[in-house]
Amino acid sequence: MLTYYSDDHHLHHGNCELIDGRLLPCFEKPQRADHILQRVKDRRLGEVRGPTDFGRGPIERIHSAAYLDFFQGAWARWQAQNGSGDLLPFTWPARTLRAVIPRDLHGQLGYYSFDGGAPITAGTWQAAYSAAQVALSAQAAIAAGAHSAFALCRPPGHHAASEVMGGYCYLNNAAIAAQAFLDQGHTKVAILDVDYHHGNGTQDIFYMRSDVLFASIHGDPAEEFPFFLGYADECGVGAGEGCNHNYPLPMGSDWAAWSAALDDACQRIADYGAEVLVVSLGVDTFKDDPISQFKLDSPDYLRMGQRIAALGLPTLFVMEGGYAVEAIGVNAVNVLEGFEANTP
Ligand code: SP5
Ligand code: ZN
Repeated sequence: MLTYYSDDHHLHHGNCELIDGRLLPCFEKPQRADHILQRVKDRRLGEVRGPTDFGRGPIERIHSAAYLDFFQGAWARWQAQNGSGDLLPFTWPARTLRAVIPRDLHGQLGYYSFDGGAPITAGTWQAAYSAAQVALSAQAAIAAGAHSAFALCRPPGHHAASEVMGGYCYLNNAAIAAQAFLDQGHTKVAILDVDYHHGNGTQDIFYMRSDVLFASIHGDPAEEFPFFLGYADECGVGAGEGCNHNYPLPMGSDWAAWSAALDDACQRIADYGAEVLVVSLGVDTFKDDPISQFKLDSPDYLRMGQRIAALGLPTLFVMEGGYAVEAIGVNAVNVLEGFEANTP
């Protein structure tokens, strides 16, 4: 399997995040992608290629120009104010407030975010931009005939909506790639989100549309981040009704419970008649993940890849979460190796 990767992810290294009342070093850190790349090489998964630059055009198919302009220019504005430290939001237009766009940098940052988990640093725009190009490059490889490809994206993307960053995410790499398939002539794309957290950004982007089926298996938002989306009764609206499937699972879920949800999600994807599959590949479902509560073990990721391969679809894997850094390479690449083992 081809892997696409850019060193630019190193340009994004947030300082800290608020967890359980403490400011802790960011869990979403550069060593994550470094470990995955090392495992790709150790296992000789296949060639590793740098991205092609497709420009801002395909990103603007998902994110508004206003949001991208804000994100691209935010760090320079912060520097012009002599800001020190990461740029972090602290006020959001929650219920009772108005969703106006203030003039102030932090006011705008609150408008364009939903939590304090997406710090903007000097290199965040470039890292996120390159991650989107990595996803687009892997998408292009599949469009050119490859059966599968791995986009080793960092920072991740599935919590980012059209005009909202959060949950370590800025640009929705999986959504950008899915839209590229549609823009190149496909009519039905499925996105399977196996990250431990609900892919609220991806769901929101495609919620009213029938050309993308979204299925997500995740910690029950009644008790887990992102809390405010990802419930089982969210099925899509309008043309998108029936094209959104959430599988919220209780804390402590193991492979038996998780794989039952995967079987159902795969059946939905087959019934939908998807022509191509995008997998939002988070491995924070791992038993030793420091911020998550599922119980998958490393061999389970081989099974996950095998089950996904049984769909027989051209498949683009887009890296999302996973914070047990020592195991992240084994777990992520196990999915890819399981997929290849079950591909004729
Ligand atoms: C891409 C991705 O996986 N983003 C995840 C963002 C999660 N941010 C909130 C983390 C809250 C962790 N709470 C852990 C409690 C441990 N005692
Ligand atoms: Zn996650």
